Amino acid sequence: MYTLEDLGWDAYFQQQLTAQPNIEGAEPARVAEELKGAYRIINQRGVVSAFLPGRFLHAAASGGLPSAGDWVLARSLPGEDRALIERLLERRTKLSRQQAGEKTGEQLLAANVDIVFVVASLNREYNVRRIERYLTAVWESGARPILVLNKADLAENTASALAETQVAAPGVPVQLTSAATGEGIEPLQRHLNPRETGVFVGSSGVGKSSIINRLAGREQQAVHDVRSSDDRGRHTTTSRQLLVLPGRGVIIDTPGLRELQLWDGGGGAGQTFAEIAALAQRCAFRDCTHEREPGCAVRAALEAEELDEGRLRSYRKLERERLFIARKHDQSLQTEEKRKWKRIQKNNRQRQRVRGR
Ligand SMILES: Nc1nc2c(ncn2[C@@H]2O[C@H](COP(=O)(O)OP(=O)(O)OP(=O)(O)O)[C@@H](O)[C@H]2O)c(=O)[nH]1
Ligand SMILES: [Zn+2]
Repeated sequence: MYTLEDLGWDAYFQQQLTAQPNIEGAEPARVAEELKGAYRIINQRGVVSAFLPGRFLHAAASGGLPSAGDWVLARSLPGEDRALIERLLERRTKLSRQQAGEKTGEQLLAANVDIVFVVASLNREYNVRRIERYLTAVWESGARPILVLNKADLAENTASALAETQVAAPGVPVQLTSAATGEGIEPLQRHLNPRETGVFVGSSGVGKSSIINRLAGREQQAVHDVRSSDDRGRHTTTSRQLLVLPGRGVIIDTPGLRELQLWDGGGGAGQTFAEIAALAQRCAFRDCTHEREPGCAVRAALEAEELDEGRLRSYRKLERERLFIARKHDQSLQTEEKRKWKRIQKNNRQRQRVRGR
């Protein structure tokens, strides 16, 4: 049916097996879906229903419950159609619904995700700030992002959108696609390596399902038909929420992941802060943070009640996230730079050695 590698298994998980004593009869499986404590897991034979023994429940508070994308060790029960989940393997990455820096109220959306496809659509005004918020979540998770600008067939000027995006997200790969014509789908697939797991996030209607359907080589209509006649009890070999593309990676597509877009709701994201930006130009310091610098026009407006405090708070929050992203980028740029110089020095040494012979 599948190999463990098809499901995303690699040395990181294998090494956890060898590090711990064997559990009689327990085999690796990947969690596809969780619904109110009932699990569907995928092993080499296909999809199996599974459940947790009670001893897992005390782990609930610490986020220690398996969720989509997790690797577990599970044991088939004799004479039963279900498996018992015995152990949760350590996660490589965690994609959570959580704001940068906050540690409370973390909600795990998917585990062991390697790459997050952040999808925006080119047929309408797309919001660079929103893309930045997605990127914050991706950097936090340990996965790497790629920006997907979909509906290229409807765009009039793809070049300017591409340029704008590259400025907003330096160093992040950008791929133009059209799920309608198939343009850019092949190159997109190449970003997902075999054994890797990808997820798609982005606002409703940007074309996430359509792109996934293209990658899976299935027709849009067929998928909708499957959806309406879905039957959880039926025996299946595939899961819609954890899509195995043998030899080409895994795609996790849960409703919860799509709700990442709820971030846009609170906190004023997606709004523009034109009036604050205009005020900030009159601050005495060009890099004013509007916290306690003298001659701050933003705080003056606040005191004069010409500016809403809530607006300023949202603005600051976004600014902090922006800084956070920038710092992360700086770090990866710095390590890249260091690596480059190490390579150059090594080459030089080798060349000198060759000459010295
Ligand atoms: N012209 C054009 N239409 C597209 C493209 N991709 C998707 N669409 C259409 O856009 C609409 C929304 O696409 P979906 O794939 O359902 O979008 P989604 O992001 O999965 O939306 P949610 O399920 O709500 O999160 C559908 O009518 C698609 O046919 C594209 O590249 N070009
Ligand atoms: Zn100021």
